[in-house]
Amino acid sequence: METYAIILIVMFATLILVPLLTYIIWVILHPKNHDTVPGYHPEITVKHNKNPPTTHKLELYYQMFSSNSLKVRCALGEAGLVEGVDFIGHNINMHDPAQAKGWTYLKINPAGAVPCLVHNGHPIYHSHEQIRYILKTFCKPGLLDVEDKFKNECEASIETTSMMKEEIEVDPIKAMEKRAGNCLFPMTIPMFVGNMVYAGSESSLQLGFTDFIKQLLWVPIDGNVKILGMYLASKKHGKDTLEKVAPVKTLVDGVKSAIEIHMKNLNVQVCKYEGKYLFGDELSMADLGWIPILDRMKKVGWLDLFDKSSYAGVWQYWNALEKTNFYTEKEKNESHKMSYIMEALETFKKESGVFEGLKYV
Ligand SMILES: N[C@@H](CCC(=O)N[C@@H](CS)C(=O)NCC(=O)O)C(=O)O
Repeated sequence: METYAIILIVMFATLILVPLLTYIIWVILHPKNHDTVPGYHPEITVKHNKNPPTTHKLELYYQMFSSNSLKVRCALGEAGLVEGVDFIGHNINMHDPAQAKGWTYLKINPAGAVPCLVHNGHPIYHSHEQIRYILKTFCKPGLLDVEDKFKNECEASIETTSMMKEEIEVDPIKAMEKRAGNCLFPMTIPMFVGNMVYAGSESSLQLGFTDFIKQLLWVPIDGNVKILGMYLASKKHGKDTLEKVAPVKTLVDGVKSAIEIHMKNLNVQVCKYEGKYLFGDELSMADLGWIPILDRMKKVGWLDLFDKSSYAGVWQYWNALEKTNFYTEKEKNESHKMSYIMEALETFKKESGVFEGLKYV
Protein backbone atom coordinates (compact mmCIF):
# COMPACT_ATOMS: atom_id res chain seq x y z
CA MET A 1 0.00 0.00 0.00
CA GLU A 2 1.14 3.49 -0.80
CA THR A 3 2.48 5.46 2.14
CA TYR A 4 -0.02 8.27 1.63
CA ALA A 5 -2.94 5.76 1.80
CA ILE A 6 -1.64 4.44 5.13
CA ILE A 7 -1.31 7.99 6.42
CA LEU A 8 -4.90 8.71 5.33
CA ILE A 9 -6.22 5.59 7.09
CA VAL A 10 -4.34 6.42 10.30
CA MET A 11 -5.64 10.01 10.17
CA PHE A 12 -9.20 8.81 9.54
CA ALA A 13 -8.99 6.39 12.46
CA THR A 14 -7.53 8.97 14.83
CA LEU A 15 -9.73 11.87 13.89
CA ILE A 16 -13.05 10.15 13.25
CA LEU A 17 -13.22 6.48 14.15
CA VAL A 18 -11.61 6.62 17.61
CA PRO A 19 -13.64 9.65 18.86
CA LEU A 20 -16.83 8.14 17.36
CA LEU A 21 -16.26 4.75 19.03
CA THR A 22 -15.38 6.43 22.30
CA TYR A 23 -18.61 8.46 22.09
CA ILE A 24 -20.71 5.35 21.35
CA ILE A 25 -19.18 3.44 24.28
CA TRP A 26 -19.71 6.46 26.55
CA VAL A 27 -23.38 6.67 25.48
CA ILE A 28 -23.88 2.95 26.14
CA LEU A 29 -22.28 3.05 29.59
CA HIS A 30 -23.64 6.40 30.78
CA PRO A 31 -26.73 6.28 33.05
CA LYS A 32 -29.83 7.58 31.25
CA ASN A 33 -32.36 10.17 32.26
CA HIS A 34 -35.61 8.63 33.49
CA ASP A 35 -38.70 9.56 35.51
CA THR A 36 -38.69 9.02 39.24
CA VAL A 37 -41.44 8.09 41.68
CA PRO A 38 -42.43 11.11 43.78
CA GLY A 39 -41.64 10.86 47.50
CA TYR A 40 -39.08 9.61 50.02
CA HIS A 41 -37.00 6.59 48.99
CA PRO A 42 -35.44 4.83 51.99
CA GLU A 43 -34.52 1.92 49.67
CA ILE A 44 -32.15 4.18 47.67
CA THR A 45 -28.89 5.43 49.15
CA VAL A 46 -26.85 8.05 47.35
CA LYS A 47 -23.26 9.08 47.95
CA HIS A 48 -22.36 12.35 49.58
CA ASN A 49 -21.44 14.97 47.06
CA LYS A 50 -17.96 16.44 46.74
CA ASN A 51 -19.03 19.86 45.53
CA PRO A 52 -18.95 21.30 48.13
CA PRO A 53 -17.55 18.32 50.07
CA THR A 54 -19.90 17.32 52.85
CA THR A 55 -21.06 14.58 55.14
CA HIS A 56 -24.04 16.65 56.29
CA LYS A 57 -27.23 14.63 56.77
CA LEU A 58 -29.41 17.06 54.81
CA GLU A 59 -28.52 18.16 51.29
CA LEU A 60 -30.42 20.12 48.65
CA TYR A 61 -29.53 20.08 44.97
CA TYR A 62 -30.94 23.18 43.36
CA GLN A 63 -30.51 25.96 40.88
CA MET A 64 -31.09 29.64 41.55
CA PHE A 65 -33.26 30.16 38.44
CA SER A 66 -35.44 27.06 38.96
CA SER A 67 -39.01 27.64 40.19
CA ASN A 68 -39.36 24.24 41.79
CA SER A 69 -36.08 24.80 43.62
CA LEU A 70 -37.44 28.12 44.88
CA LYS A 71 -40.44 26.33 46.40
CA VAL A 72 -38.21 23.99 48.42
CA ARG A 73 -35.72 26.70 49.36
CA CYS A 74 -38.65 28.77 50.70
CA ALA A 75 -39.92 25.73 52.63
CA LEU A 76 -36.52 25.10 54.22
CA GLY A 77 -36.04 28.80 54.92
CA GLU A 78 -39.48 29.30 56.46
CA ALA A 79 -38.97 26.14 58.50
CA GLY A 80 -35.94 27.87 59.99
CA LEU A 81 -33.27 25.78 58.27
CA VAL A 82 -30.27 27.76 57.07
CA GLU A 83 -28.11 26.80 54.09
CA GLY A 84 -24.56 25.97 55.11
CA VAL A 85 -25.65 25.36 58.73
CA ASP A 86 -28.70 23.08 58.78
CA PHE A 87 -28.32 21.76 55.25
CA ILE A 88 -25.79 21.85 52.43
CA GLY A 89 -26.87 23.34 49.12
CA HIS A 90 -25.36 22.01 45.90
CA ASN A 91 -25.79 24.34 42.97
CA ILE A 92 -26.42 22.49 39.73
CA ASN A 93 -25.99 24.40 36.48
CA MET A 94 -29.03 23.13 34.56
CA HIS A 95 -27.78 24.70 31.34
CA ASP A 96 -24.72 22.48 31.37
CA PRO A 97 -25.76 18.90 30.54
CA ALA A 98 -22.42 17.65 31.83
CA GLN A 99 -23.59 18.70 35.29
CA ALA A 100 -27.37 18.28 35.13
CA LYS A 101 -27.32 14.98 33.22
CA GLY A 102 -23.81 13.91 34.18
CA TRP A 103 -22.92 10.61 35.75
CA THR A 104 -22.73 11.98 39.29
CA TYR A 105 -26.06 13.81 39.30
CA LEU A 106 -28.06 11.11 37.49
CA LYS A 107 -26.94 8.68 40.22
CA ILE A 108 -28.54 11.06 42.72
CA ASN A 109 -31.62 12.05 40.73
CA PRO A 110 -32.15 9.89 37.61
CA ALA A 111 -34.59 12.53 36.31
CA GLY A 112 -31.67 14.97 36.05
CA ALA A 113 -33.97 17.66 37.43
CA VAL A 114 -33.78 20.05 40.34
CA PRO A 115 -34.58 20.25 43.16
CA CYS A 116 -33.56 17.03 44.84
CA LEU A 117 -33.54 16.71 48.60
CA VAL A 118 -31.37 14.07 50.27
CA HIS A 119 -31.83 13.16 53.93
CA ASN A 120 -29.49 10.72 55.66
CA GLY A 121 -28.39 9.61 52.20
CA HIS A 122 -31.93 8.88 50.95
CA PRO A 123 -33.48 11.00 48.21
CA ILE A 124 -36.89 12.65 48.19
CA TYR A 125 -37.98 13.16 44.59
CA HIS A 126 -40.23 15.97 43.31
CA SER A 127 -40.58 19.33 44.99
CA HIS A 128 -44.18 18.92 46.17
CA GLU A 129 -43.14 15.76 48.07
CA GLN A 130 -40.05 17.51 49.38
CA ILE A 131 -42.12 20.28 50.98
CA ARG A 132 -44.43 17.67 52.53
CA TYR A 133 -41.35 15.87 53.88
CA ILE A 134 -39.92 19.11 55.29
CA LEU A 135 -43.25 19.80 57.02
CA LYS A 136 -43.38 16.31 58.53
CA THR A 137 -39.72 16.04 59.49
CA PHE A 138 -38.37 19.48 60.32
CA CYS A 139 -41.23 21.80 61.27
CA LYS A 140 -42.22 22.44 64.86
CA PRO A 141 -45.89 21.44 65.42
CA GLY A 142 -48.17 23.99 63.74
CA LEU A 143 -45.43 25.70 61.74
CA LEU A 144 -46.36 25.90 58.02
CA ASP A 145 -49.22 23.52 58.79
CA VAL A 146 -52.98 24.09 58.71
CA GLU A 147 -55.87 23.20 61.00
CA ASP A 148 -57.51 19.83 60.30
CA LYS A 149 -60.54 21.47 58.66
CA PHE A 150 -58.25 22.94 55.94
CA LYS A 151 -56.17 19.79 55.31
CA ASN A 152 -57.97 18.66 52.14
CA GLU A 153 -57.89 22.11 50.56
CA CYS A 154 -54.24 22.51 51.53
CA GLU A 155 -53.33 19.20 49.86
CA ALA A 156 -55.37 20.14 46.77
CA SER A 157 -53.50 23.43 46.53
CA ILE A 158 -50.11 21.68 46.81
CA GLU A 159 -51.22 19.38 43.97
CA THR A 160 -52.34 22.34 41.80
CA THR A 161 -49.00 24.09 42.19
CA SER A 162 -46.99 20.92 41.41
CA MET A 163 -45.22 20.57 38.10
CA MET A 164 -45.17 17.13 36.49
CA LYS A 165 -43.06 17.02 33.32
CA GLU A 166 -44.40 13.52 32.70
CA GLU A 167 -47.90 15.00 32.21
CA ILE A 168 -46.67 17.88 30.04
CA GLU A 169 -44.91 15.44 27.72
CA VAL A 170 -48.13 13.46 27.16
CA ASP A 171 -50.56 16.35 26.57
CA PRO A 172 -49.29 19.85 27.39
CA ILE A 173 -52.67 21.56 27.05
CA LYS A 174 -54.46 19.13 29.35
CA ALA A 175 -51.49 19.24 31.74
CA MET A 176 -51.61 23.05 31.93
CA GLU A 177 -55.34 23.00 32.60
CA LYS A 178 -54.84 20.37 35.31
CA ARG A 179 -52.14 22.16 37.32
CA ALA A 180 -50.95 25.76 37.54
CA GLY A 181 -47.47 24.27 38.14
CA ASN A 182 -47.54 22.71 34.67
CA CYS A 183 -47.74 26.23 33.19
CA LEU A 184 -44.30 27.10 34.59
CA PHE A 185 -42.17 25.98 31.65
CA PRO A 186 -44.53 27.28 28.92
CA MET A 187 -44.97 30.62 30.70
CA THR A 188 -41.19 31.03 30.75
CA ILE A 189 -40.80 30.51 26.98
CA PRO A 190 -40.74 34.29 26.23
CA MET A 191 -37.79 34.53 28.64
CA PHE A 192 -35.93 31.56 27.13
CA VAL A 193 -36.50 32.61 23.51
CA GLY A 194 -35.94 36.30 24.30
CA ASN A 195 -32.54 35.44 25.74
CA MET A 196 -31.60 33.21 22.81
CA VAL A 197 -32.46 36.05 20.45
CA TYR A 198 -31.25 39.16 22.28
CA ALA A 199 -28.94 38.29 25.17
CA GLY A 200 -25.18 38.48 25.12
CA SER A 201 -22.93 35.87 26.69
CA GLU A 202 -23.38 37.54 30.11
CA SER A 203 -26.87 36.05 30.36
CA SER A 204 -26.99 32.57 31.85
CA LEU A 205 -29.94 31.79 29.54
CA GLN A 206 -28.02 32.58 26.37
CA LEU A 207 -27.09 29.48 24.39
CA GLY A 208 -23.97 29.79 22.23
CA PHE A 209 -22.95 27.51 19.38
CA THR A 210 -20.65 25.41 21.58
CA ASP A 211 -23.45 24.99 24.14
CA PHE A 212 -25.67 23.86 21.27
CA ILE A 213 -23.13 21.19 20.22
CA LYS A 214 -22.77 20.05 23.82
CA GLN A 215 -26.57 19.73 24.19
CA LEU A 216 -26.63 17.79 20.90
CA LEU A 217 -24.02 15.29 22.14
CA TRP A 218 -26.12 14.77 25.26
CA VAL A 219 -29.38 13.95 23.44
CA PRO A 220 -28.93 10.13 23.67
CA ILE A 221 -28.58 10.54 27.46
CA ASP A 222 -31.37 13.00 28.25
CA GLY A 223 -33.60 12.81 25.15
CA ASN A 224 -34.04 16.57 25.40
CA VAL A 225 -34.53 18.00 21.92
CA LYS A 226 -36.79 20.85 23.10
CA ILE A 227 -33.93 23.19 23.88
CA LEU A 228 -32.20 22.41 20.56
CA GLY A 229 -35.41 23.06 18.65
CA MET A 230 -35.90 26.34 20.46
CA TYR A 231 -32.29 27.38 19.71
CA LEU A 232 -32.61 26.66 15.98
CA ALA A 233 -36.05 28.28 15.79
CA SER A 234 -34.87 31.41 17.59
CA LYS A 235 -31.90 31.72 15.19
CA LYS A 236 -34.20 31.39 12.20
CA HIS A 237 -37.24 33.42 13.30
CA GLY A 238 -35.84 35.82 15.93
CA LYS A 239 -38.58 38.01 17.42
CA ASP A 240 -41.24 36.07 15.46
CA THR A 241 -40.36 32.67 16.98
CA LEU A 242 -43.48 32.47 19.16
CA GLU A 243 -45.77 33.15 16.18
CA LYS A 244 -43.98 31.17 13.48
CA VAL A 245 -43.02 27.96 15.25
CA ALA A 246 -46.16 25.87 15.72
CA PRO A 247 -45.19 23.78 18.81
CA VAL A 248 -43.95 26.90 20.61
CA LYS A 249 -47.09 28.82 19.65
CA THR A 250 -49.29 25.97 20.92
CA LEU A 251 -47.57 26.07 24.31
CA VAL A 252 -47.73 29.86 24.66
CA ASP A 253 -51.38 29.95 23.52
CA GLY A 254 -52.05 27.11 25.97
CA VAL A 255 -50.68 29.18 28.87
CA LYS A 256 -52.72 32.18 27.78
CA SER A 257 -55.93 30.30 28.42
CA ALA A 258 -54.87 27.93 31.25
CA ILE A 259 -53.40 30.70 33.39
CA GLU A 260 -56.73 32.53 33.34
CA ILE A 261 -58.50 29.48 34.81
CA HIS A 262 -55.87 29.12 37.55
CA MET A 263 -55.92 32.81 38.47
CA LYS A 264 -59.75 32.82 38.60
CA ASN A 265 -59.66 29.80 40.92
CA LEU A 266 -56.91 31.35 43.03
CA ASN A 267 -58.84 34.62 43.29
CA VAL A 268 -61.83 32.69 44.67
CA GLN A 269 -59.69 30.56 47.00
CA VAL A 270 -57.80 33.49 48.58
CA CYS A 271 -61.06 35.34 49.28
CA LYS A 272 -62.70 32.28 50.86
CA TYR A 273 -61.19 32.72 54.34
CA GLU A 274 -60.09 35.80 56.24
CA GLY A 275 -56.38 36.58 56.48
CA LYS A 276 -53.60 37.40 54.08
CA TYR A 277 -52.75 33.81 53.13
CA LEU A 278 -54.87 30.93 51.83
CA PHE A 279 -55.95 29.65 55.23
CA GLY A 280 -55.62 32.70 57.47
CA ASP A 281 -52.76 34.82 58.66
CA GLU A 282 -50.34 31.93 59.13
CA LEU A 283 -48.17 30.92 56.19
CA SER A 284 -48.65 27.29 55.09
CA MET A 285 -46.85 24.87 52.77
CA ALA A 286 -49.70 25.41 50.30
CA ASP A 287 -48.86 29.13 50.16
CA LEU A 288 -45.22 28.31 49.45
CA GLY A 289 -46.34 26.38 46.38
CA TRP A 290 -47.73 29.60 44.89
CA ILE A 291 -44.56 31.67 45.40
CA PRO A 292 -42.63 30.26 42.40
CA ILE A 293 -45.67 30.49 40.13
CA LEU A 294 -46.56 34.09 40.98
CA ASP A 295 -42.87 35.04 41.04
CA ARG A 296 -42.36 33.67 37.51
CA MET A 297 -45.62 35.29 36.34
CA LYS A 298 -44.44 38.63 37.74
CA LYS A 299 -40.95 38.39 36.24
CA VAL A 300 -42.04 37.31 32.76
CA GLY A 301 -44.92 39.80 32.68
CA TRP A 302 -48.01 37.56 32.93
CA LEU A 303 -49.14 38.87 36.31
CA ASP A 304 -49.31 42.48 35.09
CA LEU A 305 -51.88 41.40 32.51
CA PHE A 306 -54.35 40.64 35.33
CA ASP A 307 -56.60 43.55 36.25
CA LYS A 308 -55.83 44.90 39.73
CA SER A 309 -59.49 45.15 40.77
CA SER A 310 -61.04 42.07 39.12
CA TYR A 311 -58.15 40.00 40.50
CA ALA A 312 -57.74 41.99 43.73
CA GLY A 313 -57.51 38.76 45.74
CA VAL A 314 -54.59 37.47 43.69
CA TRP A 315 -52.78 40.82 43.87
CA GLN A 316 -53.18 41.13 47.65
CA TYR A 317 -52.05 37.55 48.03
CA TRP A 318 -48.92 38.14 45.93
CA ASN A 319 -48.17 41.33 47.89
CA ALA A 320 -48.26 39.25 51.08
CA LEU A 321 -46.22 36.38 49.63
CA GLU A 322 -43.45 38.61 48.33
CA LYS A 323 -42.98 39.95 51.85
CA THR A 324 -42.39 36.50 53.38
CA ASN A 325 -39.01 36.26 55.07
CA PHE A 326 -37.09 33.84 52.91
CA TYR A 327 -38.37 35.20 49.58
CA THR A 328 -37.60 38.84 50.54
CA GLU A 329 -34.06 37.94 51.58
CA LYS A 330 -33.50 35.81 48.48
CA GLU A 331 -34.67 38.60 46.17
CA LYS A 332 -32.36 41.05 47.94
CA ASN A 333 -29.37 38.76 47.43
CA GLU A 334 -30.11 37.18 44.06
CA SER A 335 -32.33 39.37 41.88
CA HIS A 336 -29.33 41.30 40.48
CA LYS A 337 -28.12 38.01 38.97
CA MET A 338 -31.18 38.10 36.72
CA SER A 339 -30.49 41.57 35.29
CA TYR A 340 -29.12 40.45 31.87
CA ILE A 341 -31.91 37.89 31.55
CA MET A 342 -34.54 40.56 32.30
CA GLU A 343 -33.02 43.05 29.85
CA ALA A 344 -33.18 40.57 26.97
CA LEU A 345 -36.73 39.59 27.95
CA GLU A 346 -37.92 43.21 27.94
CA THR A 347 -36.42 43.80 24.47
CA PHE A 348 -38.07 40.61 23.21
CA LYS A 349 -41.46 41.58 24.67
CA LYS A 350 -41.29 44.98 22.97
CA GLU A 351 -40.12 43.64 19.62
CA SER A 352 -42.33 40.54 19.45
CA GLY A 353 -45.49 42.06 20.91
CA VAL A 354 -46.13 38.76 22.71
CA PHE A 355 -48.43 40.35 25.30
CA GLU A 356 -49.93 43.03 23.06
CA GLY A 357 -53.71 43.26 23.39
CA LEU A 358 -53.75 40.60 26.11
CA LYS A 359 -55.59 41.62 29.29
CA TYR A 360 -57.46 39.57 31.86
CA VAL A 361 -60.34 41.52 33.37
N1 LIG B 1 -41.83 17.41 39.28
C1 LIG B 1 -40.51 17.91 39.48
C2 LIG B 1 -40.15 18.86 38.35
C3 LIG B 1 -38.71 19.26 38.43
C4 LIG B 1 -38.28 20.05 37.21
O1 LIG B 1 -38.74 19.81 36.08
N2 LIG B 1 -37.37 20.96 37.43
C5 LIG B 1 -36.86 21.78 36.34
C6 LIG B 1 -36.36 23.08 36.89
S1 LIG B 1 -37.64 24.03 37.61
C7 LIG B 1 -35.68 21.05 35.73
O2 LIG B 1 -34.84 20.54 36.43
N3 LIG B 1 -35.64 21.01 34.40
C8 LIG B 1 -34.57 20.44 33.67
C9 LIG B 1 -34.86 19.10 33.12
O3 LIG B 1 -35.83 18.47 33.54
O4 LIG B 1 -34.11 18.68 32.27
C10 LIG B 1 -40.41 18.63 40.82
O5 LIG B 1 -41.42 19.17 41.27
O6 LIG B 1 -39.33 18.60 41.44
